[in-house]
Amino acid sequence: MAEEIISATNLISLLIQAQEEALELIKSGSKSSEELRLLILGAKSDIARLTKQIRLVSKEERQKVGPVVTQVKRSIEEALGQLPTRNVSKEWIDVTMSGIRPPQGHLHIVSQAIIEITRIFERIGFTRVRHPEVDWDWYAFESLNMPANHPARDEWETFFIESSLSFRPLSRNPSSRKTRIPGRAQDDNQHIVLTPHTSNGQVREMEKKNLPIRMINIAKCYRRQSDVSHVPMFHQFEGLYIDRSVSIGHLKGVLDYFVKQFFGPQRKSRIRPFHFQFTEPSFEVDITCGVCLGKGCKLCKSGWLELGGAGMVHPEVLKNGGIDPEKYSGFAFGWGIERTYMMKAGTQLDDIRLLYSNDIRFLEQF
Ligand code: FA5
Repeated sequence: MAEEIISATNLISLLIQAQEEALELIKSGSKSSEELRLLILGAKSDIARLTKQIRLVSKEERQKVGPVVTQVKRSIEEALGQLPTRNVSKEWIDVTMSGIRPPQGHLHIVSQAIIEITRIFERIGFTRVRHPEVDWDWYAFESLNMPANHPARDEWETFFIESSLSFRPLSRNPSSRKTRIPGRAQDDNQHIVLTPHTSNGQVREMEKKNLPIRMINIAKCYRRQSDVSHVPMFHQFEGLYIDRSVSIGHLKGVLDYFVKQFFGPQRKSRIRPFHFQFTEPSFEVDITCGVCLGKGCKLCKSGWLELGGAGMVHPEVLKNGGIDPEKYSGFAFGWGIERTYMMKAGTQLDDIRLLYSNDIRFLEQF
């Protein structure tokens, strides 16, 4: 809508009127000079509003208004300058009065969950480690029994990055990498991915040659997915335990321990046969539903909710990490932090994307 043109005479008389009211207010001595300056000349004052209206006066008349604005502001400044300055030495301050608490933020729920999960595993001797979140295809796939073109890779809906860096892993198995990804650069050296899971840390940890291994690798993961239960960037925590004579019994013991610590003593876990290329046997881990505690309800249907994957580390993966599978064995598990957090009783999160919507009204509840 076009703005109405106003006359210079009208605007000048409004400015003079505002000036008179301001001088009256200054004279009344009811406020400090800082408060008066803000009230009379601040961005929301009448004078500021009227000054902005100069653009509504026709070009020919505009030059009449400018000097009036300058004069009005100068007279107000002078009046303010004549006010007595505060004598702080005579003011009485109660130093025992409680102050005004500034608004305080807190860690994001995911960061809180990362800290809690780290502490739980530290108590049974696991160490939090970090491995790259942008990594060679070798660590994310090939060393985990998923050579290029292997159909199992599809499940990881991966982001690839082109690079001209040269690939030199410590423990590369020379017999691997016989196949190529069609349509992509034919040079293996260029295959770098945004890690779709924290399992890339398995062979990297083995390469440290520091046995036994008790790692908990927590990192960001990336997949081309977005819906109520998927986000393109999420976090996983990956446990890896390698020692002599590690068995499924140890794995189940650690899972039960974690479930009771994180979700509470009433929750139980179970393992179900599954398939991953890098563990044999492989399992999916379920926990009893936090709403019905295993009886079966609208949310879980069967009484169980799926938590993530686990299994005994595949001998080929141990070999790729330079570990002799005849002497050592181990288990690994990898779960999403966001989904694990959503399974806590009382969280009542029905859309994972809410966690990353940056809505302060949602975040301050946790
Ligand atoms: C894996 O990523 C395996 N690396 C897990 C594993 C590790 C198995 C070690 C065996 C041994 P999966 O694709 O199922 O598995 O992902 C594991 C968990 O990550 C899922 O259960 C879910 O909690 C979480 N997750 C996966 N994709 C997403 C996503 N897009 N958004 C949020 N969470 C996700």
